[in-house]
Amino acid sequence: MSDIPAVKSALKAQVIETPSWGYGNSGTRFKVFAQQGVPRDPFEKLADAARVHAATGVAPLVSLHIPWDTVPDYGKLRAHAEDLGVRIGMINSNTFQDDDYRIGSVCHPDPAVRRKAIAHLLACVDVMDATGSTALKLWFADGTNYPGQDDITARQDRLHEALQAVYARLGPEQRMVLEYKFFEPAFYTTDVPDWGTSYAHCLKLGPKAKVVVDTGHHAPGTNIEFIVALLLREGKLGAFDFNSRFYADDDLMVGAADPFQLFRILHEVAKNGGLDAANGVAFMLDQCHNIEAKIPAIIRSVMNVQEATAKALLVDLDALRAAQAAGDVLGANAVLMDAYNTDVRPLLAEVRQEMGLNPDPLAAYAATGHAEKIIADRVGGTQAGWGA
Ligand SMILES: [Mn+2]
Repeated sequence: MSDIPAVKSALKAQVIETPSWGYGNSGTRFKVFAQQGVPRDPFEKLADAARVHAATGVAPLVSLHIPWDTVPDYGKLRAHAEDLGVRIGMINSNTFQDDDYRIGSVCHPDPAVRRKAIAHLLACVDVMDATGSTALKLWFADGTNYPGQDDITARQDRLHEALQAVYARLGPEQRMVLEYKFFEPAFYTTDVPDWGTSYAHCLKLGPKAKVVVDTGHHAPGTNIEFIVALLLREGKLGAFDFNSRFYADDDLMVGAADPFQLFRILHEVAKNGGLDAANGVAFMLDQCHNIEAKIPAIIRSVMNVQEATAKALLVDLDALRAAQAAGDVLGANAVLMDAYNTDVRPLLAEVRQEMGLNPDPLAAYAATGHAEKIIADRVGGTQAGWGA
């Protein structure tokens, strides 16, 4: 039997970080559809993120992306966040939107381009200093499109050199997390294509470097929960970028495409101590809401993570271990499926009521009138989006 009060306190303590870019306009390479009321600057993105936190009670951190969220005074941005009841989370670097990076950034064959990319990464650590952020998130679009285009191992050497320079710059309370993605925008080789490559680099760097698992960055059929279990065992799981994929890197709402996979991932997280704050695993959303309303979509995503977490916490571990030890294949599987098939919505409604929240976060948000207010207020100016 599960200890319901313990399950409830774990759910109340969970922190889900939302991405500033999730509030801005986004789309595909075919079309970015603008939506009315979308934030025009990082201050307005934080205002929207604060609404997600107000409705759910578990989303106090907002991840920034530099340069999309560049402001002249980061102290002011930090104060604005704190006034709204949220804090600045991870800082995401961007070495993929400059013409100089056509054939790479930190892995580029030209040392001048590599220096430029490293300078940007170091500037991101300055932003961390100014905002109180404790983690730098690195994803590199680096790779090659054609066999023979560049030397695979030389590019790994260049990558290591860059990562080392950034690692050396981190303060005692700061850390860096390295994200992998198996392809795109490069189509032949990618310099950090998988968890093993990220893990190997992080291991060399030291304890302040850990791996980011973006759930959309795997080939179809990859067993992501195995990767999660292994990284937790090695103390190298730094963060999640949660989203859903049907085909490639779709960036759809987490838990939408495959809620069972999300449950299996969170079962490994819960079972292996990943929910303990001391472990420092960041639970971030990395999504784009191209056709749906953004703030409700992010609230829904937070709820999806909570539901999968609740089910994972309901797994009867004693019964599971007994069945596993007895070699009871069907019994062990049944324990897991019992938890997955539990309707946890009433439990989460209770959790929210105990936190002083409306049991229905989407209804709570709708009742604030924020959606109508931003459409009326945010007129003129340039809407935030990719590259803005
Ligand atoms: Mn990501």
